[in-house]
Amino acid sequence: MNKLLWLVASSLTLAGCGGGGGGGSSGSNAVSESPVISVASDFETTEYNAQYGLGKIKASDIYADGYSGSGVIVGVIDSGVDIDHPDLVNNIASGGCDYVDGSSSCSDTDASPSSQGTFMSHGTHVAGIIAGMKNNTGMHGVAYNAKILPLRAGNSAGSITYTAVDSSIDRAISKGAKVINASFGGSSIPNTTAQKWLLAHNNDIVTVHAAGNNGGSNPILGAQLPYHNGYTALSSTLIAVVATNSSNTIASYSNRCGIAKNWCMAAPGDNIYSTVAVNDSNYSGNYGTMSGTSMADPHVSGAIAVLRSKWPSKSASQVVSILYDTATDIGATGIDVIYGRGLLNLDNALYAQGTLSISLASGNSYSLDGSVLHMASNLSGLLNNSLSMTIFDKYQRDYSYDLNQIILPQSELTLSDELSYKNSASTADMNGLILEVNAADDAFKIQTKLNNMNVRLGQNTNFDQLLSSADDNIQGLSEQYSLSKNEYLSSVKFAKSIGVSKSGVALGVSSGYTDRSQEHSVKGVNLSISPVNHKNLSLTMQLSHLEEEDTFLSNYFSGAYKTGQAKTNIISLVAKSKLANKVDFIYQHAQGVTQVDSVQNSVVENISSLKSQSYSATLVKKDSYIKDDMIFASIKQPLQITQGNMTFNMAQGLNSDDSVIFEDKQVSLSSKALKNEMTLGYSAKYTQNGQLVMLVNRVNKFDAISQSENQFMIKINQKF
Ligand SMILES: [Ca+2]
Ligand SMILES: [Ca+2]
Ligand SMILES: [Ca+2]
Repeated sequence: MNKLLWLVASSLTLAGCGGGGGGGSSGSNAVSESPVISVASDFETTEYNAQYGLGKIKASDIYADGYSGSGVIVGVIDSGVDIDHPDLVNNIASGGCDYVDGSSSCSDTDASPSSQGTFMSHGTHVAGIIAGMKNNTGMHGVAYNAKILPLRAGNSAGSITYTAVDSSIDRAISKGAKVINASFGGSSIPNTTAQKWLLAHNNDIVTVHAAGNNGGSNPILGAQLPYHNGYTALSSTLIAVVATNSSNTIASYSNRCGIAKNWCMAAPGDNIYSTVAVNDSNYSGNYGTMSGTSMADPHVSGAIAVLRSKWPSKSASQVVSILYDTATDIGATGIDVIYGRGLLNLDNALYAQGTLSISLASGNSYSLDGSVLHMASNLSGLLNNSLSMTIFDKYQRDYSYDLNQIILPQSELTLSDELSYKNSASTADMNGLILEVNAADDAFKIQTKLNNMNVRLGQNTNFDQLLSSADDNIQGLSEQYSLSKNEYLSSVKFAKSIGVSKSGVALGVSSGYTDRSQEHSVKGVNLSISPVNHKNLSLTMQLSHLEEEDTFLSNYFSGAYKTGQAKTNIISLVAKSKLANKVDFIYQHAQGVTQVDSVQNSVVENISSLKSQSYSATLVKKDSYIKDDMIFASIKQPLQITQGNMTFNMAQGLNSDDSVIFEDKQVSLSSKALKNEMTLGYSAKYTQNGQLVMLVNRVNKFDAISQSENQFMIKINQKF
């Protein structure tokens, strides 16, 4: 028989040692758990606050998430547990055993402490810290819905028998315990017992060992076992626990983590209030206060029970890693020889750790960070869908994520952006060769006549601008004020283009990019025919074809959402009619059909044929006050997808065997009439080189949040 002390501090010592403090919770990713019905403060009851350790390890958050150890059995190898204690009675598992009063084959199944002694209540106190009932009485345990398997291996005088410990470990394995609490130890361990701890490890059990109360720089042997040859495997499932006080500082009597720092952590152990044996004459009432690493240890055991109830498919070593990863770093920065991994933090353990990933049915995965829906304004219909998917952290724990969180609206050119661009260009006419240069953007346009055919070349221009002619009022308005431009063609930006026109027929080809950073290429071809070109009515029809490399209608989906080539056929009509002297009405309508290829290894399984359109109506009055001035009013519907949907094949939770559930989810991309824009303006050339522009612009949005934006602008352009 080995004579060992239970690891309860003999006297209450308020730690006076310095250091500690600092730290703060580690920067976990801000992905929250699935929506919770209750909030943490609901669980911070009088009963919760009666045991200050619960607050120190931030237990209330995981309770609010719905987990408190249900279904998990915790083996408590100790001096017995008062199994009839009113605050424990409902949380005692069947199958406990008394190896002190009974035989190794468990002839005595009542593991209650049988006689008075200094350590009569030790095991009952430990059991209360783990799984004291939540019943508005006294206090409650960290895992108040877990079950205690009481395994009595020591007596009330403080003697423990290692053969009883061995039988207890065997029994904990056979009864399905997921964690074993070992608030005992000494300077030697029989080889048979050390082998039993390995057996527990091989049976996917977390074993939690008190560091000891010698105030030393290393834990006692049981807690430092992984340090020794033949037992290194234990470092992934064996946790050594040092005791902190109510100031989160190491208790003076607590051994430090020392050589065990990599599998060691801190938990409150000083002055802990918990259940005591009802018949223990050392205490009046059913509760009492004890200090020691024996009391710190069950905080960690309870925490393991809660995590294993939340993620039952995770292995012992995974759950231990989660606790290590999410502990609050106290003391010296990082893993240190006093606090090891840091202070137990159950709240933090809830949060996703490491790189978050999106799983694909193909088995591939992408990082969440690299997977974004860069959305052009024409896709605003996507915002009307609410869709959540399951993403995974480094432990393959599942978290719910809303699709709207990965939609990133692309920055759009504002009206004032466009005006400032247009107005910084300078034009020169050299014997019929017209050169327009915008030095700021390294852009130029050349226009000339060859054999009665207009020829235009452009670099870094928008396709629609190349196709326009300077003497055309319609296109002039388009260029100057974006009022009736073809929005499909203007998506070809920073383009190299060539266009020829003769007798009302124009043909242009262009190669450019859909984005400002010139990463996503697009090619376009356009045929314009003007069958009617009278003084009072002109009609122009355009047939265009666009091919985008990895975007569709300028929408770029990256990473897990990537899409393939998109081909769009567009038909547009521009009608200009003279309503009265110097008053013109211009109507523009463009309609497109887009086919988007899907690619392998993408969450986007399919995109249906997409219909889109834009239109505008503009009224222009010229020469109202001075020659060549213009008053204009316009209403337009910017390019919008009006019909179509997208099918995502996305993760929707886990099966009980940890395999990912995939489901097809279809979302509508239609955003018909979600936005319109009204513009009222006046422009006048007050000198040959000077121009005044006044604009009032109003954008109405009718999506999830109805809102309007107003813009008022006065601009004076003076060329020298
Ligand atoms: Ca008994
Ligand atoms: Ca209680
Ligand atoms: Ca530290």
